[in-house]
Amino acid sequence: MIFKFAHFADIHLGAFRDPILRELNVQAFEKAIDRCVGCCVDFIIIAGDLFEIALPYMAVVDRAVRKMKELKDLGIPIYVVYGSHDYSATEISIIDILGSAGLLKKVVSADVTDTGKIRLSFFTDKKTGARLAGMSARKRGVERTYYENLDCAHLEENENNNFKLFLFHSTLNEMKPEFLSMSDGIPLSNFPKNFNYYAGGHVHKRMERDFPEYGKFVFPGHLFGRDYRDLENVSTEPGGFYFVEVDSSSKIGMRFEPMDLCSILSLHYNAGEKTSYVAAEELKKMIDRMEAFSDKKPSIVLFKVYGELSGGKPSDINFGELKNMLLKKGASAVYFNHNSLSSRELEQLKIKGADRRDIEEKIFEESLGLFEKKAQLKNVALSKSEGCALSASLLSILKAENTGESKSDYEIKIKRSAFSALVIGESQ
Ligand SMILES: [Mn+2]
Repeated sequence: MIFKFAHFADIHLGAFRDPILRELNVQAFEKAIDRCVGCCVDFIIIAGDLFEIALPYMAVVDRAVRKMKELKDLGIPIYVVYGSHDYSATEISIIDILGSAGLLKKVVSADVTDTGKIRLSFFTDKKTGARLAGMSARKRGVERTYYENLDCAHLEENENNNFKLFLFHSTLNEMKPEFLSMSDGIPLSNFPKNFNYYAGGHVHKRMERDFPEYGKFVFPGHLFGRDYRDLENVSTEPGGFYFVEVDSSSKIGMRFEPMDLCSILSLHYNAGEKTSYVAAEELKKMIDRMEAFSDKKPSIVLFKVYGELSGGKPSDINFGELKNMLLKKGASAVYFNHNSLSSRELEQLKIKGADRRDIEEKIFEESLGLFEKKAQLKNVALSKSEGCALSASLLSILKAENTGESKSDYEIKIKRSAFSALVIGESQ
């Protein structure tokens, strides 16, 4: 072996509303970096989506920065490209700030040639002589046009026979998993040939494949996961990253390093053709019968409740209570998914009014009656007119259209405005 590197992608620091899941995600990153240090890697590649959003929670950034500083002090560089999540068209991304601070190096440097082609430059890793070039992602695969106009000839030459790495964050059409079959990726023919290693990201599934004339394409998948679907996959196939060893003839040896920080239990319950009362009782019994969780590793419970209730509404089922029952049994985090739980009963408020505002006000007045009891319990004194005014201002905030921001940044902006209208702090 002449050198060794680690290949990460799709870490999504800051993902998850649940504080325990968010913490586990950050811990996965910290522990993975510790393992890289323990294995004496020469450099680390992060092929996009290091962060969940372009401007993540500062507490999460702080943790990541501390870890990256350790690497910097040890002289282990991190090379990155933007992912679809940590890129922002309107704001400076945290990746740019960390780049300015010298904690990581973005290996994308593009010029436009006289003929309108995109010419990428190589970066050379000082210690190993490995040459790196990369292409960042944009939202919704907009980078496709960049690939179509890529000056490949310039990237394909390799006079000095150095080890060459291409970093990218896109779906490769030739390696598209089933769950992405509807989305457009980049065809192999748009990639430059003659690289030793194509370090991919974006696809949250571990895959590796050799292509003649090109080289080895590798997607490590997500490290810990960023949502329910990822965690559900982790229950059968753990997330992680790759250690890659390169010998003097540029031959590659690879080892996948799984991150087994927690155990994941995936449960399903079909509430179809049952009343909400029966479903709630059966769910309670189901949880009652379960054995307590061991405290060796954090246990995450993923609970999918689905089907069409024959009577009652999904909101009749007290998921908060069910979650508490599981937490009492020692579960560390509980994630209920009831997106596909529906009810045959439809509740409608019948309102007639002169115009939109009139109708809105009447709906608010009527709906406020439903919340009065809750408001009394929580000691919130709000008169009917105050309640209507607050509802109207919330509605106007929630109606604000996205003016070109990313979905996540837009959500944050809306949430902040909504919380300030409600005069409460954001809890997570
Ligand atoms: Mn991702």
